[in-house]
Amino acid sequence: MSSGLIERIREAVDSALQAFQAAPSAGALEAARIEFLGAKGRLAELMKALGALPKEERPEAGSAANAARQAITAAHQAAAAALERQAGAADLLDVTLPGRRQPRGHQHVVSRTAAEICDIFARLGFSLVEGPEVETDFYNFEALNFPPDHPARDMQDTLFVSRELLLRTHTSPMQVRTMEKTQPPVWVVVPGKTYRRDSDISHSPMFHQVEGLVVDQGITFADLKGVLTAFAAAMFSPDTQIRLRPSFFPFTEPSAEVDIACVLCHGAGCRLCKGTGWLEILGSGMVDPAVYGFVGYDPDKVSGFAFGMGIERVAMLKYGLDDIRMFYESDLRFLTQF
Ligand code: 2U9
Repeated sequence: MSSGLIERIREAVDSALQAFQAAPSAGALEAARIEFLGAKGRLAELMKALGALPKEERPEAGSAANAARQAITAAHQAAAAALERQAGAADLLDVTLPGRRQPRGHQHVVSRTAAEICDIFARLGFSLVEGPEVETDFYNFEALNFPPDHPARDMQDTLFVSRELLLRTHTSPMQVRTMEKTQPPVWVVVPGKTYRRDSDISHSPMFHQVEGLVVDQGITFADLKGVLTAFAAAMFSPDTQIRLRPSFFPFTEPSAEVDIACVLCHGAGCRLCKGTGWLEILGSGMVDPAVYGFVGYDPDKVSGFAFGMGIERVAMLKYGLDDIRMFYESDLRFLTQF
């Protein structure tokens, strides 16, 4: 009777050792541990059978069962340690693996459009200047001939940093700074971020402008028209028509809004141009002589023209987009199209 039980104990030890060694994972090893060492496992069953043996047979079978528990427990520990070592090795870097390809980024469509615009003016002889986004009332408003009670000077329209400082509402302060430092001839374009308290489908509180300024002896409205016609042809298509409509800005007199023939219907009238055949792309004008007074230029000796455009607006017209907010939502499905 006891020899039969001892034989079963030996078989249990053999099966447990095999099962532990073959366990491919921590989960499988745990299942094997429960099968052999668990409260209702094979070893527990054998211990119960031990109790049914005649008294004189128990010591031999008992010590066989104890030795079996020790052997099975040790085998389980060895198998668990081996699995852990394997998992550690898998964490090590395999230097023979090929590298993972990182997705490559590219220039943002607004930066690209700004670069295209500035390139065109560079080819026409303009230099590029850049300057601070935090400005004073003098450079942003006063020197540009804004009257003291102009609505743009209000907190409703302009983002103030402090009582004295504000976020520039256009890049024009930099043209003032340029004129303060240099004598005519001045041919500059100024790209950069600008800020206004405005937000909807066509306005963003932060947007980008490129502005231009030419001051020299004998500059006329014909020069303005020639430069902007050349710009429209280079930016859109070589035969792009432009038209000028009278407008008003504190810093230019006379002033004109510039339209291009609709990029979709070429003047016939469509949904994009709201049936007019024209799309507004920029503002312009002859520099108001009052501005020269702030920078020490003599308005009897020099004259000039200036223009300004929103880069997002130009990009929206060029690529047929209808919501300015798409530029700033960081949605790669949108951004990777350009
Ligand atoms: C100086 C003198 C004159 C810059 C100009 C405009 C007309 C203009 C708008 C276009 C769309 C701003 O982004 S927008 O909202 N700009 O219409 N800007 S003339 O005139 C200057 C600048 C500096 C010293």
